[in-house]
Amino acid sequence: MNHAVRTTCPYCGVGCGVLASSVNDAVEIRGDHNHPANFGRLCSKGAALGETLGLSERLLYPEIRGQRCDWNTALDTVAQNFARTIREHGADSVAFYVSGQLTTEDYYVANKLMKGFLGSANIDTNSRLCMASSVAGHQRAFGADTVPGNYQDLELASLIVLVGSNTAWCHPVIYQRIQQAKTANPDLKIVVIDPRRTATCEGADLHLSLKPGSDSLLFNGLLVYLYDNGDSNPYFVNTHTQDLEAALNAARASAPTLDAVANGCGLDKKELTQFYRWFSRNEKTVSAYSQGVNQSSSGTDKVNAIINCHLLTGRIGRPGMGPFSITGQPNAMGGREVGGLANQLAVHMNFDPANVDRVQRFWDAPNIARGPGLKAVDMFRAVDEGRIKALWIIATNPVVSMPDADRVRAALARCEFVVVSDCARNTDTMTWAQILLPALAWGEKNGTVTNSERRISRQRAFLAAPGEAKPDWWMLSEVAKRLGYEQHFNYQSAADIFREYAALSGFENEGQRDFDISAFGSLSSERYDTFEPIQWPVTHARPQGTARFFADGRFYTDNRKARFVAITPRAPVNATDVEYPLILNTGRTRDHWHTLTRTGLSPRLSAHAPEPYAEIHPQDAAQHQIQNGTLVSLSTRWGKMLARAQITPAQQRGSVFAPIHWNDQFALQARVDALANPVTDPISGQPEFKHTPVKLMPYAPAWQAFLLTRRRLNIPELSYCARAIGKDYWRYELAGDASPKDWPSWARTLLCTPVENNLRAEWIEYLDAGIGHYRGARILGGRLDSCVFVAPTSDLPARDWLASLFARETLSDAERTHLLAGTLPSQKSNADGGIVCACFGIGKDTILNAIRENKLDTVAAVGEKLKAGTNCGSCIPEIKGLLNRT
Ligand SMILES: Nc1nc2c(c(=O)[nH]1)N[C@H]1C(S)=C(S)[C@@H](COP(=O)(O)OP(=O)(O)OC[C@H]3O[C@@H](n4cnc5c(=O)[nH]c(N)nc54)[C@H](O)[C@@H]3O)O[C@H]1N2
Ligand SMILES: Nc1nc2c(c(=O)[nH]1)N[C@H]1C(S)=C(S)[C@@H](COP(=O)(O)OP(=O)(O)OC[C@H]3O[C@@H](n4cnc5c(=O)[nH]c(N)nc54)[C@H](O)[C@@H]3O)O[C@H]1N2
Ligand code: SF4
Ligand SMILES: [Mo]
Repeated sequence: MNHAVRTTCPYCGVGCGVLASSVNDAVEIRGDHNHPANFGRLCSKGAALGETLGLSERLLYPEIRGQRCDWNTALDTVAQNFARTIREHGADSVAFYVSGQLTTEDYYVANKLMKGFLGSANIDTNSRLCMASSVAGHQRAFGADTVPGNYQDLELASLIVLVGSNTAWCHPVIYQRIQQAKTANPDLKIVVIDPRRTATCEGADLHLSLKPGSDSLLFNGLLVYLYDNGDSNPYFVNTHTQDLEAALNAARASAPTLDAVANGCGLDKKELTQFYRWFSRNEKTVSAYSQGVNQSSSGTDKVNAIINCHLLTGRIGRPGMGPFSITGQPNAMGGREVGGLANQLAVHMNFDPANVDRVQRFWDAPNIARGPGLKAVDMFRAVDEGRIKALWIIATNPVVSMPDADRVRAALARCEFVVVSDCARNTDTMTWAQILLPALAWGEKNGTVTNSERRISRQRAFLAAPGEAKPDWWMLSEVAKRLGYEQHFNYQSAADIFREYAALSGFENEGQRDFDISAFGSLSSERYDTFEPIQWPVTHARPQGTARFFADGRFYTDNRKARFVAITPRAPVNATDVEYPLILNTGRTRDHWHTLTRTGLSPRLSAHAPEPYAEIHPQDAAQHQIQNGTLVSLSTRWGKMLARAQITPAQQRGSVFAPIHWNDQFALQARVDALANPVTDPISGQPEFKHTPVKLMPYAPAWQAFLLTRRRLNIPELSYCARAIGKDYWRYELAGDASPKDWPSWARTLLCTPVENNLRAEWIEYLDAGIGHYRGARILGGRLDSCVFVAPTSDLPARDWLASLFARETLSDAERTHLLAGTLPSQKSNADGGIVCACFGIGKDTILNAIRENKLDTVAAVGEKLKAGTNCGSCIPEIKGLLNRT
């Protein structure tokens, strides 16, 4: 075994330290006990990283219009097309759309090239969809995009308020730290504010299922309550803040009484008061928030409504308290630091003339941008309207993840010149690119990333570069050199870039700007290699980094005082729509990451949610005649999709929740963002992903089927199809509007290649054409090769037992006999109700049965009996939920 390489998880913004070592051909992944973000823990996604490193789905060579080419040709073509477009149409006719999944070094080079040398600020990032409202809220309140606190504050707090955050699934290691703190301190109270009852609620003391979009009202009400209750901190307010009166007046106008708030938020007054009382009594309060706050047409206001309450009580900058924006992507923070948002210039500097002058001198930039560029939604609109003619998309998949995604697709189809750099060979976005550039992936590249608590950590390579894949910073620099900027982009390594970036952060800074890592301005390459995780700012005066901001009450506004912001709550845009009477809420599922390019490769991770689904409240389902497990169609003014109905009281009545992950590579008609309203917050430009009016309809195809096979098939042209990888098999869920004439030959066409047809495959089949039932299994050399089950409705056998047969080298007689029944007669049911514990592959029904039969009453007891929940712990909230239910 090689010695382990210390690196950082490429998924969420918790930024867990990972130890990766190669053992023979496999990679072993463990949590890094010395990393201060996770102290050795990893969630299900981190723990399964080893399953996502294969090369079969990778882009390994540059391509021009589908033809492999050499790097020189590809880079020349990119440079020539960008230069020509700028020459003919001006600098603002080109754009970069980048990502919080780049390293800081990649990001820095992209930003420098666009804003300093191409002469436009048209570089924006998927962080616009993610963190822009938090950034804008911080800037309004603090005068800079500063995250005041850190993870330890969550452990020191006596009240944690989780607003619009499904922490248990999206930031599982933070959640585990919170739960551990609660075990150590049973007085710690946890409040979850989310219209849905999520897994996060299983470990909470109070869940406020507020009306979607009503957060500003809730926090305005809290501000009034705290003020009237005498909870203000007059010294802090007077010395370190401004504009309280206006904020208080606005709050009072919208939230004159508790009844008004309870009504407006759709909450029970007793619960509301409970929350307010806890907030009032607990000085050590952390309010952590995520996309339920940011992804809203009033996201920036929501952020400031929360921060207002912390300013009033002076609960900021000290241990165990503060507003805390949890970041989404592994380097969402790094991108903000670099200045990768179109409305920032660089390194926490905006477009003030003094900043433009400073950055221009530092970069020796010939074409510095002097004002903001287009934000993501506007950028793609400009592409659609032909104003942007050359676009380079790096490490993001906008045809899947942007709102009104069909329009984004149409825009790319129309665009004269699209370049995509990615690690994956096939994405919905790449279909529309003229040039594909193969990027090094996690495990192959070097650089730094910053997590939610401002901690900069190294990503380190532990795998060789495959094919001709290159780091993103290298591609960008090579294009810059071809445009004539050899000296400005002559980087030999990520360390070179990091040093320059660190130096810029300290350039003419003198404490005026929060972001300062000038201590690293002359870091040696050896020290870059051994870089230890550290929280910025890191200066010569503070070489150990900085745990918290604002302990001294000095902010980054002109007069150094924090600002209260007067908030007048607004309903979501298109809050109601008679034709589309329900609300579409979107977000994440536990074991999948975004557009599935990585987690979709892992059998373990694909088991938890193998298909696109929609969560529907039982009464809404009844009203629409929708049964659990059937297919439903969701449509909005922007687009439509199909998904499997999951009927659950966890969903608020009137709302439907659908995860964001599925796309044309994994399913048909399942891109949720085709449905999403592209309206944005007027300040931050962040889209309102959590609120689109939607219409629900049962979808009754002529037939439905599932198919398990050892070989990956091309997704057939059908009404519905979703694929997921399993251990030794692929699973396909299918539906069609017209039945084939002959099911057995349909099955053969689908399941065998022409060559295989001649092999001596054995078929076991059952057909009742009259009622539209067909079941077939193909056996090769005694081993189950594939099976397919067709019925007129979704009433088909569960997949679990059949799937387990793919692990067998030969089928037993009993297994053969009962194959087409889909289960053994000795088994009560072959269904396991869906995987709960991904690490050990344990399903819901197994856990429920064990709880009932053995009278288990704790998570630990379940773990002892079944092992479920004893590895990464990501499923513990779900196990708690099952315990609560029995
Ligand atoms: N498993 C997994 N983890 C991830 C990711 C992933 O793809 N998969 N992605 C990462 C990224 S980039 C991000 S940005 C984060 C996102 O992390 P989160 O923000 O925690 O996740 P979401 O599921 O997008 O949304 C959070 C919650 O907001 C709620 N919500 C909707 N409307 C409202 C509202 O009006 N008010 C309030 N208070 N809540 C509302 C939703 O019901 C949802 O439960 O996750 C990161 N972690
Ligand atoms: N409806 C709805 N839509 C949403 C959201 C929502 O909550 N609801 N959330 C939004 C949010 S918060 C986010 S962050 C976005 C995420 O949306 P995307 O950014 O579109 O999703 P990813 O699948 O992470 O795309 C990353 C791509 O980069 C590639 N990649 C990975 N590493 C590298 C690398 O080092 N270099 C290069 N060149 N490529 C790389 C991957 O293969 C993948 O194709 O989705 C947004 N869209
Ligand atoms: S919580 Fe999970 S996904 Fe997030 S950084 Fe840690 S291991 Fe990775
Ligand atoms: Mo995100």
